[in-house]
Amino acid sequence: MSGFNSDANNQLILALSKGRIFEDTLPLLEAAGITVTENPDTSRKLILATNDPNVRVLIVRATDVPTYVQHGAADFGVAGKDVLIEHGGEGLYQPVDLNIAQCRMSVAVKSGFDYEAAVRQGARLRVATKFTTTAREHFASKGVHVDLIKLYGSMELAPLVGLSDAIVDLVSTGSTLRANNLVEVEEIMQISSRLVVNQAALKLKRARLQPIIEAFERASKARA
Ligand code: PRT
Ligand code: MG
Repeated sequence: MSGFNSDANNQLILALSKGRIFEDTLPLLEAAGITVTENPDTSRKLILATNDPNVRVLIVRATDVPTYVQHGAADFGVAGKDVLIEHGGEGLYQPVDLNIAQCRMSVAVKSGFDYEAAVRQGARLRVATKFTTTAREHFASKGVHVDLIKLYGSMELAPLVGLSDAIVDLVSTGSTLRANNLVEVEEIMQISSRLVVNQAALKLKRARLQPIIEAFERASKARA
């Protein structure tokens, strides 16, 4: 499949989400000689220009980045490991861990809930999360039975109103958990964002993509 206007193999389309991933990717793009010349926070445009007329940036939801790249609507993109696990990674080549947008995936409960005791006693736990694949694998590997409740946001609310016993969510500073009287009881994994490349584009556009992949690799190693 090919992206819009991608008949010329020197056209490149990059998918990014607004916010931390966009901001942390800008210096990596600069290292590859690419400057984004429009600001997604002040512009309503979803397709941004760069200093290179052959490179454009699509602004999509963080969870949609792998989908655009998988189907070739974008040649490459940047997505969190959390998002890539839930997507499954089909059709994606993941050459570089960029060490950006770092956080951890953790289990949290309402302060006062004895998670260790519940696990020891083999209780069936109700777990609310946006990350059902990660949560299912984590609890299966511990031999803990769970009822997963899929949410799309504000997971922190679920234990407070009795929707669940625990949540699986991303934690960075921990201040969101603290503000909601929740405690982190288990770290599942460290999370960072990866460069993802459409597998067909990598073959057809290797001459354009390879130098960018290498520049991203050098710049992210320098950061790590
Ligand atoms: O926000 P939106 O619903 O549009 O989508 P999104 O949350 O998927 O996107 P975005 O841009 O917020 O996150 C993009 C990626 O950044 C995620 O996929 C992660 O890989 C990464 N990342 C790094 C984070 C965080 N740190 C993070 N702290 N993503 C989310 N958070 C949230 C977390 O879910 C919780 O609500 O921030 C809150 C916790 O932060 P602390 O600092 O209070 O602990
Ligand atoms: Mg968010």
